[in-house]
Amino acid sequence: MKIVDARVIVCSPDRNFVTLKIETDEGIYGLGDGTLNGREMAVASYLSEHVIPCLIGRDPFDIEDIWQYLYRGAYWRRGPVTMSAIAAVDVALWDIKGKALKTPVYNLLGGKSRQGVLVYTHANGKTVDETVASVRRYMDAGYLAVRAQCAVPGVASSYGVPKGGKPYEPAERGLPSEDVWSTERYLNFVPGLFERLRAEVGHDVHLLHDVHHRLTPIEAARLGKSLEPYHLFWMEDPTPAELQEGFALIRQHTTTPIATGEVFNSVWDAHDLIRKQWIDYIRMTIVHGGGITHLKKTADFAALYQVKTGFHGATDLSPITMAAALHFGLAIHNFGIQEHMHHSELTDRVFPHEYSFNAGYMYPGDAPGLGVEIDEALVSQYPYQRAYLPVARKLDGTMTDW
Ligand code: EZ4
Ligand code: CO
Repeated sequence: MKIVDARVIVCSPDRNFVTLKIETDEGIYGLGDGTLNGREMAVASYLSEHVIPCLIGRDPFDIEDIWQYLYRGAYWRRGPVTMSAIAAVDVALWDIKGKALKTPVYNLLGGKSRQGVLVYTHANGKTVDETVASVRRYMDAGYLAVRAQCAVPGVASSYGVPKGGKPYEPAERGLPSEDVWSTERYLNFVPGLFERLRAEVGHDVHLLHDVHHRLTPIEAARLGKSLEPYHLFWMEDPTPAELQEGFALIRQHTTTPIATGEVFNSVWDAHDLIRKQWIDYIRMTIVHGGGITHLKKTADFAALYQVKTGFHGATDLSPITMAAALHFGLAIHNFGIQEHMHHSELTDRVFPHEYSFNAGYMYPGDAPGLGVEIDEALVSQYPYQRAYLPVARKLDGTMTDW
């Protein structure tokens, strides 16, 4: 089999997605996601200008060799743009191989290790009451694990809370909006939120919380310690992870489990975090971490240190990445949990898919390959629109981490 054509499709069915379609001389094609929220066109042009010309004529079954060619062959290594572009190619090739061998991708990764993939979703509210009600709604819908975020009193727009009653979507058309941040108000507020949640919803449901890189290590240590009575499934991104040894300080003070890595793009970003057992869950995801090929190696490395996966799965990751993550999560042994934020009805129509949710678990389906399509006629009605993530400033105007 030979690759005869490849094309980048950038579309915006409620939000932007970068999709790579690779076609072969046998009529089989594969789909890969290269979406990098707020920097979509950088990946699109990296693919069309620099990657696609090198793919034509290659055997799509040579996934490892093509991965190494794109990674080592570029000379310039790593980075979110490069690794998302490599991921788009890699995932499309796994899709092609599954279709050619007439088997779902999870069978190419070792077969089923479990019956379903445990997922968590996002609850939020402008008040504690609203957040409790939101967690209950998702429990009633069958979720066994729920992430809870709440507006912090005195902090105008808090992370993870929707504006104007719309579902929370981490991207906005137009230039970046500016959020406000106060570490003091946040740290004083969050333990009370989880005290109330445990009192209201009991101890069976898994509760998670995303700090979104906003604390210093010692502040994160204080938060983790104060949340111990409410036994969170995890505290996510407690501090920016460029400084990996910052997590050692958090670990000295708290037993609250830690997840990090949604902005990582290579195993090297997590090398010390994993081998020193400073984290419990690795969140680097298939689209931003070089695809299934590189995540499989990362997960196997993490398994040696009893670190599990907890991949990023917000709506800026397309249904193609969601499907890939579900095949991956069904197959590997050290799977922990998968994030699942619902795509809009329009996004789901543009990317018809086989995966489904039932009683707290998701299932990739048994279609050959990944089981995701793209409706190209529909796509043409929703062209790319420039959009950005918000930025954040402290109360005195200093730029801080969003
Ligand atoms: O801010 O996906 O855990 N989920 C998250 C997301 C991220 C967005 C960034 O594009 O932190 O909401
Ligand atoms: Co997060």
